[in-house]
Amino acid sequence: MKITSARVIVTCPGRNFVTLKIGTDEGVTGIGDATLNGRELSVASYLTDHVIPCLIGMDPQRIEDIWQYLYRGAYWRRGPVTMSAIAAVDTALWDIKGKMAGMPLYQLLGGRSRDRVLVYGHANGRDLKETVDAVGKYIDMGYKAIRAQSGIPGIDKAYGVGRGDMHYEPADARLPTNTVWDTPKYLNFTPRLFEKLRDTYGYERELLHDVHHRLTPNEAAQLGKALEPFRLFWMEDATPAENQEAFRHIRRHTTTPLAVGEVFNTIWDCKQLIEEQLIDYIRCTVVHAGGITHLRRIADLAALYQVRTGSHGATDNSPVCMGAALHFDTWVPNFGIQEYMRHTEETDAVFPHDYRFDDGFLHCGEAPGHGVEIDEKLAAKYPYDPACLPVARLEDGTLWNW
Ligand code: EZ4
Ligand code: CO
Repeated sequence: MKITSARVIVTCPGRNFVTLKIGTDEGVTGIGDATLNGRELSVASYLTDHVIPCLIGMDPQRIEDIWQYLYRGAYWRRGPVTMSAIAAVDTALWDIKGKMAGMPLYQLLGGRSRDRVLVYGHANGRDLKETVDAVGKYIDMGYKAIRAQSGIPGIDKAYGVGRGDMHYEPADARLPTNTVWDTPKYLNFTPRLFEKLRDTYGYERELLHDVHHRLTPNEAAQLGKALEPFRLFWMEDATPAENQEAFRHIRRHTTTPLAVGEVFNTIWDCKQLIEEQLIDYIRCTVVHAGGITHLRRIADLAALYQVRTGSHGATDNSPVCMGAALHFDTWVPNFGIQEYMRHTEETDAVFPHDYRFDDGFLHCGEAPGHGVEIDEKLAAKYPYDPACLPVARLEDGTLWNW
């Protein structure tokens, strides 16, 4: 069997997505997500200019060997661009293998470990009251786990606050939008938000919160301690994790569960965090962490230390990534939770899929492969529209972590 074609499709049905489509001499095709928010065309070029010429003529059944070829063979290892490109190839090849076998992807991985996949949705508002109301709406929709983010008094454009009824979408302008960050205001406000949420809705649902890399290790320890009475499912990205050791300090001072990893792209980014049991949930997902083949290695390492998965599932991960991730979640023994931000109707129409939401859980489908297709005619109607993620600065102008 041979790969006879591979093409990159860039489309913007409400937001930008990059998809790799691989064709074979047996007529079976597969697709993989290659979207890197705000840096889309770099992955498109990496694939078109550097990867696709190597793929033509290769045997698509040799998923592991092709992964190793693209990882070791580039000489330049790791990084979000490289690993998203490898992920796209890997996802498309698993899709092809599933279709050849006539089996859904979770069967190829080892079969079901669970009946359905617990997801968390995103509730946000411009202030405390709006956020409390938004959490109520998610409870009404059936969600068992809800991430709460709120505008903060005195902070202009806080992370996680949507505009109107739109789905939260941070990549909002051709050049990065400026936002302001103020740690004391955030630390004063956030425990009050969760106190109010627990007073209003009780302790039955899981609540989550994303700090989005804004705190120092000691500030993160303080916040984790202050949030303990409100029993969060997790506190996410409390401090930037390039320095994995930084989590020792946070861990020593709080029992609030910690989640990290949406910006990681290989097992090396999380090795120490996992081996020293500094986190509870690892957030890598298919598209940014080298595909199913590599994500499985990360999850297996994590399982040794009782670290569970909590894959990134923002809207910038396309339905192709979500479909593949749901098969992964259905199989992976040390599953924790899956993030789920609904895509717009336009996006769902471009990427027909058989996963579905029901009563707070997602179900992957039974179609062979990962169960997601791309409607190329429809995709062609939505040309690429460059959009960047914002930057954050302190009130004195210092550049901070967005
Ligand atoms: O900011 O996916 O947990 N979710 C997040 C996301 C990220 C975006 C960046 O592209 O932190 O909202
Ligand atoms: Co996050």
